[in-house]
Amino acid sequence: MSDTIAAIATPIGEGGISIIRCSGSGALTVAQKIFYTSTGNSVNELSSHRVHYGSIYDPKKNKYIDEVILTWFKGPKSYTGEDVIEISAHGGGFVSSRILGLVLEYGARPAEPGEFTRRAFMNGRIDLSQAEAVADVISASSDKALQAAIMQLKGHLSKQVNTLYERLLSLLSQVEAAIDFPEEGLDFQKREISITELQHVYREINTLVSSYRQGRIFREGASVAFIGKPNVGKSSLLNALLQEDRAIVTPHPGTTRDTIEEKMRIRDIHINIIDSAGLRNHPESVEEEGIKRTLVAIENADLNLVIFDRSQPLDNNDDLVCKEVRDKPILVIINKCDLLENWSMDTLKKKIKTDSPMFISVKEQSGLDTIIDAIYNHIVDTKTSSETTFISRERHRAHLVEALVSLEKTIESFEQQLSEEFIAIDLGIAMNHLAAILGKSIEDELLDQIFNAFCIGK
Ligand SMILES: Nc1nc2c(ncn2[C@@H]2O[C@H](COP(=O)(O)OP(=O)(O)OP(=O)(O)O)[C@@H](O)[C@H]2O)c(=O)[nH]1
Ligand SMILES: [Mg+2]
Repeated sequence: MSDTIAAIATPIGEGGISIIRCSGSGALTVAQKIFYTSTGNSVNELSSHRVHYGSIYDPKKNKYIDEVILTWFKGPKSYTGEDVIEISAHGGGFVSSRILGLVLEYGARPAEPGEFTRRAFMNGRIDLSQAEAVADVISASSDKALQAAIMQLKGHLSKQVNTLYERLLSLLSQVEAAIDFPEEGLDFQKREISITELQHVYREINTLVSSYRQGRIFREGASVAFIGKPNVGKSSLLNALLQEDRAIVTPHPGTTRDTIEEKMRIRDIHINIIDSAGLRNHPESVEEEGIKRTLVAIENADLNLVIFDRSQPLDNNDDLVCKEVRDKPILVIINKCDLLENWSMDTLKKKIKTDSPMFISVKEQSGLDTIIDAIYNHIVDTKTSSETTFISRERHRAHLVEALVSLEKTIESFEQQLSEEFIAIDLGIAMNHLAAILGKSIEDELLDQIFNAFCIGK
């Protein structure tokens, strides 16, 4: 039997109401000691899964504390799977800590961050990916992030991963049977069928892995870096999009020496925009450090806006820019279109692959809306429906990738007619990775890491 935990589940500070939550075998006893209904009944006469109007009293001091609503959930049908009481009190910091103090006095101990959800997981109410989704729902700051988290909380990802696990389990049981009854073996036809099934599972896992980029962008936002040689107007564009004078702009090349990061929002997606030091050959030493950071920004960006100055000759610094962004996700932007053009698009197209460059003038504020639309279309796959399952955590991606590696080995072993023992080992490893996503057989240390990121009271 686990001990009884309690916490204030609503944010600190003053508000309309504040909720004190208590879970564990002692929850009912706590309520019996401190809660009275308006008719004087104590909690054991109250029906479960109902809200009850009454008061909190401090029995030792014989003092009335607050008028409250108490919700009583008899386990296992509760958030944690244990007996739970939730006291909705007036939302003052003092009154709620007074009530929490009483709850603690009558047998509960303060809950650790995420401990309620951890118990829900431990008691099998939700699996680990759903527990992670609880944290994601809480921290969601856009519609897309919330939608993806809710889908995961409802168990869409769990169901999919579970089905894949079951399919591998059924293959494993055939392989195990072949080990136990070698005279029957896995005949040729069965091997063929197994390979086809493994390939199907492989493809489905692969699709989930590919959904990571989009899922992560929904959850965390996307990073968009402004890249170009000095003086093309990177900082000017940053300021224009933010509609504030954030970065220093001067007519002198080499003005921005460090990367500058700012947040903006395009529709329902968070964007981290990064202005960078202009790339150029033979920089002086301070600039050199800035350029190193620019290269890191290019590497990490979900999208690079590669900017060229239409009014100045294309030179070897532009060549350097083109070289550094090769094979990276890019949008090409031609700035300073208010000035006379110095080069033709054909010249640029020989240096960089671009189907639809955008022509803008930051000075005249023209073309900026097109950039915003293009960024959005590039980072959000508008074809995905609200029913698509995304993975959005690196932990899930890493396990799925490991599962793919083991499945590849399994398929190879099948194809090379290796003995069943080899096949069973790799298949088992792949299954363990799928199981780890759901939190089956997972180590305590990892659980600490996941649940400590929660707030207290959840
Ligand atoms: N005519 C014209 N000038 C512009 C435009 N955009 C920027 N400029 C000017 O170009 C100069 C350089 O702009 P910045 O935004 O500092 O350029 P940058 O790319 O950040 O330069 P570094 O930080 O040195 O790499 C400034 O004098 C801007 O006013 C434009 O669309 N048209
Ligand atoms: Mg700049």
